[in-house]
Amino acid sequence: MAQDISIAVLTDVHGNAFAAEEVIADIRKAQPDIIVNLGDQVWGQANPAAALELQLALNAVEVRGNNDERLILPTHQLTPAHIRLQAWLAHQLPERERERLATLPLTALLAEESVLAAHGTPASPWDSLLFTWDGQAFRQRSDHEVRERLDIPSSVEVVVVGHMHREEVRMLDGRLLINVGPLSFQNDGDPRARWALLTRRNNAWSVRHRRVAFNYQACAAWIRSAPGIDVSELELHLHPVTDPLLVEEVVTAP
Ligand SMILES: [Mn+2]
Repeated sequence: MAQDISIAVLTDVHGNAFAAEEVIADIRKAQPDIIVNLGDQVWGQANPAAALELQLALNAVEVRGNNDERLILPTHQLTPAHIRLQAWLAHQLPERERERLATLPLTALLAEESVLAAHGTPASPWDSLLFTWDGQAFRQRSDHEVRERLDIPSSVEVVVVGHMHREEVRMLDGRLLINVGPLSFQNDGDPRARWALLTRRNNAWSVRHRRVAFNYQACAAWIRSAPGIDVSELELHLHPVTDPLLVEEVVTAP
């Protein structure tokens, strides 16, 4: 019998210190055995230096996000808006930390290699496992598309990913596949920050998706007061778009 274990998973903090503070307090209360950070730690504007400090203090197992790579990508691979954010972040964060984040490992194996953590897919933080975005809406990937992306050790019972900014759970070929919701930039109309608690009890895995409110006013005030910021990010924090695919899941009775 494998030992009971609890693993807190956070992802896509995107530099939001205000969400990180509340999520980390909630994680601490759960007293997990391990904390895993699935990446995109600082690519955002709600006090990324403080968000980085909070994440460093977690001593989490870390994997690399696509937006961690963006911190040091050559500008010819970036859009004009990304070039501006990259330059702004270079003023906010030490170079060695930006280099470290951009070169983190792509995957981590935990709990006797029964849990695999990655940002997008095990092979790439830019790809996605359970959903894809077709330019207009999210679409669930077919089982075939998911299997193509899971060239992983047979010991793995659970795969946790982030990147798509939405919560999802799928069982496939006896494996539990989990998309953990982000701390920042929700797309179901609910601005609360997300994380997940993964637990193995009596050899059975389960997951709880958590949603945590944070100080939206303080977050907005910080973004408005910092020089050189693209304030359009404010809207993403406070008024997240509603993804049509998710509407039926958030509809409530009149
Ligand atoms: Mn990402």
